[in-house]
Amino acid sequence: DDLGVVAVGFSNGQRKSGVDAAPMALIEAGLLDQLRDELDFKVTYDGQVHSYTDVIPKEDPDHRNMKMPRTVSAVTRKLSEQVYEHASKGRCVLTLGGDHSIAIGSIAGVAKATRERIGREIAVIWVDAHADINTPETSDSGNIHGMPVAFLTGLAKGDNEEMFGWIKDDQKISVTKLVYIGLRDIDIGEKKILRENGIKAFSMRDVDKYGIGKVTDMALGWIGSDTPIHLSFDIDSLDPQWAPSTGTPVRGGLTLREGDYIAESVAETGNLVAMDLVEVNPSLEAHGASETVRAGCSIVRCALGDTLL
Ligand code: DIR
Ligand code: MN
Ligand code: MN
Ligand code: MN
Repeated sequence: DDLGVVAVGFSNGQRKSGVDAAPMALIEAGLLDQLRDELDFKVTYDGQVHSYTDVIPKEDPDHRNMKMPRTVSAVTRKLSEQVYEHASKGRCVLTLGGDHSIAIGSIAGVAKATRERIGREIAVIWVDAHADINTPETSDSGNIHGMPVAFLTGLAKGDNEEMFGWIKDDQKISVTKLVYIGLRDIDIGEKKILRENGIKAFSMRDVDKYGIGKVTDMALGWIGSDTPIHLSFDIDSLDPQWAPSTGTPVRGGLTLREGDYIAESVAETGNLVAMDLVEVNPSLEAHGASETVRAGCSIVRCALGDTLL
């Protein structure tokens, strides 16, 4: 199987430095070697951690309450082109972040390539403690890593080419093909957006009530078999016990085994077309960094078909 890998050292979708070092940490932990040697992938990787400094503007004042809007827009636009290149050649695409704003680029690229290649809309499984569906207007923080789903679904509109207006309809996803797992820290404005748009979401309460097996079945059932899947995995979906080194940890999360289970189940469908692994920040909770990196590697291996037996 062919796998395209894009490493994105980007942290300006939020305000803590260090998340840009995650791709190198994951790769140094042996992730790509494992995918090649143990899972037999033909890996296409340019050997670089991209920070796309060439497209980053010198000045980037706040706009509509967004922090670094031109920077995030330009970087995700570049990333979308790179991911599109891989996906349009039929490769499964692994994007290593970086903060979760980078999913604007990875999903835009995969959505467009999948429409062109097989005439299908992708489904997105968003595994996260947070819904990341704030619009600039509902966001308290102004951090764009809390907004990617709003821009990708068209619930938030770009202003112009320089501020997310580059995202065209063929790069967007449908709210009906979006499903969340792991939610437990949702802003008030986000709850309203989820409710008003009938967006399918499984919170930690659902995991408590039904167990991870049933929740994963229901999530996959919602998007339907035979639908291409983009898995966007925020490491903060895991409990801080398993993944302490992340910018916005929230207690009461998934165990590592539950995270792996979701990833294994997506792999089992045979429909995975792309995945993101984001928000690993090795500089936070330094003693837990290697654990967090190992958890990230495990999730990726599981999603790409590693099995226990
Ligand atoms: C919060 C936190 N909802 C925000 N979001 C985070 O800033 O919009 N996403 N941490 O991962
Ligand atoms: Mn997130
Ligand atoms: Mn999160
Ligand atoms: Mn919050």
